[in-house]
Amino acid sequence: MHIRRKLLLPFSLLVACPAFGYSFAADQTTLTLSTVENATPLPNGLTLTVSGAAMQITALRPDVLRVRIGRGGALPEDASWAVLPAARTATSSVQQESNADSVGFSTTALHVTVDRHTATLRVTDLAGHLLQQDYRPVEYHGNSFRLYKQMQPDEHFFGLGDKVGPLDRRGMAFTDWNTDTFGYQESTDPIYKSIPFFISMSGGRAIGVLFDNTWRSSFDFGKELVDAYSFGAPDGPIDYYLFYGPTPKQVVETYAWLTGPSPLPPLWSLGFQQSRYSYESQARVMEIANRLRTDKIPADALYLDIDYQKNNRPFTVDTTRFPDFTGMIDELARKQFHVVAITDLHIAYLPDQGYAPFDTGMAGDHFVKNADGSLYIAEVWPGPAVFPDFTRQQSRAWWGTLYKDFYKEGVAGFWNDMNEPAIFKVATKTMPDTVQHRIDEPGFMSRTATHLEIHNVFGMQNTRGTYEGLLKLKPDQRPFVLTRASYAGGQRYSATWTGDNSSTWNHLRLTTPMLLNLGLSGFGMSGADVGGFAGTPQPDLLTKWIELATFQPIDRDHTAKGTADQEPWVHGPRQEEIRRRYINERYRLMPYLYTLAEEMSRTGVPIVRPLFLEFPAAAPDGHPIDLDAGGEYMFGPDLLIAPSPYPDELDAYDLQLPPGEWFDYWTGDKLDRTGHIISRDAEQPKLPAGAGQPIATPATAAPTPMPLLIKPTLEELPVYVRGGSIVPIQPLVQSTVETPKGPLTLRVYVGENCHGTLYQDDGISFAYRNNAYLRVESTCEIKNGELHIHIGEHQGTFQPWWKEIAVEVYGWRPAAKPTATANGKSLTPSVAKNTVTLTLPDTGKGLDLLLH
Ligand code: NBV
Repeated sequence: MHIRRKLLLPFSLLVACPAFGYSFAADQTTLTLSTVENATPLPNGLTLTVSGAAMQITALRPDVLRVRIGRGGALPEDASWAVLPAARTATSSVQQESNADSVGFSTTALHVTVDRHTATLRVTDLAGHLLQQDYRPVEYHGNSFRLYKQMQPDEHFFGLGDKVGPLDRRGMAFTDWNTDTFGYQESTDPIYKSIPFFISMSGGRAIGVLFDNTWRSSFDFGKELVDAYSFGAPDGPIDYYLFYGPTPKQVVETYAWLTGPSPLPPLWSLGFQQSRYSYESQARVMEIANRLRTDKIPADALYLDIDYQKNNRPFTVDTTRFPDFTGMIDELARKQFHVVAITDLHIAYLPDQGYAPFDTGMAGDHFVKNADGSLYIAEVWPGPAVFPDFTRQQSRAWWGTLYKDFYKEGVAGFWNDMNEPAIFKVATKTMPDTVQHRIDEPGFMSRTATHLEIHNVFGMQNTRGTYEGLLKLKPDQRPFVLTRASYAGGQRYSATWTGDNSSTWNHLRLTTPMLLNLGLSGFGMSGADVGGFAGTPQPDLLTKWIELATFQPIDRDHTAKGTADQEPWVHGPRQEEIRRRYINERYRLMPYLYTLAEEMSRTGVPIVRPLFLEFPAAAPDGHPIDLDAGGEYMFGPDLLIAPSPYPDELDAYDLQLPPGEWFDYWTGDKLDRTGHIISRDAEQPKLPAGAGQPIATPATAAPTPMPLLIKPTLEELPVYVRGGSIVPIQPLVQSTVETPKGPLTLRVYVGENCHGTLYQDDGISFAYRNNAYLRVESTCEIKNGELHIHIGEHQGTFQPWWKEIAVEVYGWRPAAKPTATANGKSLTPSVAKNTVTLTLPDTGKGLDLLLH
C-alpha cells in the first residue's frame, strides 16, 4: 500500500501539491492508487483492490461502463439522484481478459484494461482506438480526489450544461456549485446549474462521461496541463459512467438512457411567452394580453413574477393589485393565454400568523435545520424564510400539495426560481455548509448530510417536488415547470433557462453555445431571457434576439425590475413588424417544432443541436465542424440557423454549410455550389428573403462544407434547409390553442436520403401514451427522372385538424407541362418560380405521388 503521511500543517492552510496544479489540504492523508493488489472477475466486470482502495468497473451495457472507487476499502453507497435505477442496476456480461501485465475485460463494444503495476485504466474500442486512459494514478488527499485522463491534441469537449463561454470547453476549467449570478458575464463560473456530464470528441469518435458526484466538483479540460484533462471533488464518491458513441448523437441518447429524457412538454409551452419582473397588477397583465392580441403577435403564455404575491410570500396573492386573480386566469384562458406563476422555495418564516405553507411545513417537520437541530432561518424575498428539506420524499410530497389552489384555479405552469438556493445578506450567497439535510429516500441509506453534499441537487429536488406534486393533482395533464438551478437528470422534472443574462450584444451571442451545451447535457427544453434580463436592449438588439429565439426551444421575452418595457411593440412599427414576422414563423413551424419536442422526449436528442450532432463527419479529419462555423446551429435535423458570430458587427461573415445540398429557407431557392447567386437585394431588404452568396467552389469538392459569405441586415436571420428533408408547416394562428384553418403543408426539399416525420397529439394530456397520437413518416426519391413522394398512412388514433395536405416541392425541375398522379389518379400541379404544389385530401391511408 502506498500511503504517505504529509507533514501536518495548520488545517486551514492549502498548498499546491508539487505534482498537481489543484490544491489540497496539506494535512490530509495522501493515497495514490498505483498498485493492483487483487482482482476478482465479475460476470459484468471486475472488482479490484488498488493500493488498499476498493474499485469496481462494470458494464451496464456493452457500450456503457461504470467506475466506482472507495478509499476506505469499501465501495461508495450505490445510490444516485441523477441516474435512473433501471440504468444504474443494468448489467451486461463481459469476457475476462487478464495477463501478467494487466487485468481487464471486453464487451462487444469496448476493451477495458487495468495495468497491474501502475493501475492505469485504459478503455479502447474493439479496433483498439483509445477512448480514455488515466494520465496519472488517482490520488486522494483526505476525502478529496482528482482523476487525470490523457488528452489528445485533437480532443474537444462539450456539455456541462449552460456554463458560459464557447461551445468547446477545451482549454477551460469549471466548478460545479449552483450560484445565483445576476448579471453574469462570459468569464463567470460557476453559475446556476451543475451538470457534471461532458462529451469528448477526438478522431471523429465521441465518448460521454457522467461524474456522478454532487459535491463542489471541478473539471479541467487542458487548462492546467497541455496533454491531460481532469475532474475531481473535495469529497463524495468516485463514481463515473463512461460511454461510447462512436457518434455524438449516440452519446447523447445514452446519456438520456442513464438520466432520463425531458418529458413531452405541453404544446403551449412552445409558443411565444411574455414575461417581466414584474407585471405588477391585474390591469397591467390584461393590458399586455390584449395588446398581444390586437397587434397580432401570436403568444401562448404570460408570466407572473414575484410581485403578484403578498409581501413576496410564496403561494399567496396580493389581492390589492390582483383583486380577482381567478377571474383574471379565466379571462386569460378565454383569450387563449396560459399563465405561469413564480413559486420560490423560500417559505416566509411567519409563526402563528395563519400562513399555511409555514404552519403545515412546521407541523410536518419539513424544513432544513442547523447543525444544533434548530430551524435554519435566512433572509430572502419574504424576509426571514425557511427551506423545505427536498431530499426527503415526504417533504417533497408536502411541497407538491402547496400547488393545489393555483393549479385548480387554472394556473398552467410554475416557475421555480432562487433554488440554488439563493440567500441574501451572506457573502456565500447560499446556505452555510453546516446546514443539515435529511436523506429519506427510496434507494438511499437514510442519513443526514451537510449542505456541502446536497447544495447542487437542492434545486433539482425542488423541481422534482413541484413536478410530481402537479402530476398528483392533475394526473392527466403534462406539468410545466421552469427552473433556474438543477443537477444532472433534472430534465426529468423541468425546463430551464439561463438565468439573469444581460441586454447586450455579447449575451445574445452567448445564448447559442449555452443552449447548445444545455441540450447536449439533457436539458433540451431551454431558453434564455429574450432581450436580456439586466438592462434595456437597444431596438435592434431586441429585434435580433426575437429573430434568434424563434428557433430556440423556449421563446420567452423577460426583463428585470427597473428596466424599460421590452414587449415586441416597443421601438415602433418597423421593429414590431420584423419581430411579428419571426414570431409568426415560429407558429407556422409549430408542427415541426412539436415533432422535435416529441423526439427529444423519446430519445434525449435536443431541439437545438450543434452541427456536429447531425454531421459528425463533416470536417474531413473528423473534428467538430462547429469549430469553424461561428454561431451556426441546427434547429432539429433539417434547419440550419446561421446568426452572425458577432451580431453587432456590420461586416459580412462567413458561413459553413455541411456537405450535401442546401436550400434557402426563406425563398426556397436551392444553393448551387457552382457559384449561382442566391436572390438577394441588399438595398431593398424584404422578408422572407434569402441571404447569402456562395463563394465559388469547384463542383468536384462535394463532400466538403460549403462556404458562404453573408452580409448581415436587421431584417434577416439566415436559415437554410437540408436537401432531403420534408418539413411540416401549418397556417398562421395566434396561439397554439387556436385550430389552424386550411391544409397542412409538407415542404419537400428534394435531396439524398429524403424523409420527414410529423407528430401530433392533443398537446396537453397523456392520452398519447394510449395510442392517441398521430405520426406520419414521409419520403421522397427521384427515379428515372420522376419524383416519387410517399406520405405514410396515419399511425395512432389522434385526429388532426387538417383535411387536406399541400405538398410543396423545392429543388425539382418539372417537365415543360408537368403532370402528377396521386394514388394512381392524374392531377395537375401548380408551378411557381421554384416550387411545384399539389393539394390533396388527406384520407389518413397514405399517399403515393408521382411528379413528371
Ligand atoms: O423573481 C425575480 C427575478 C426573476 O425575474 C429572474 O428571472 C430570476 O432569475 N429573480 C431572479 C430574483 C431576483 C433578480 C434580481
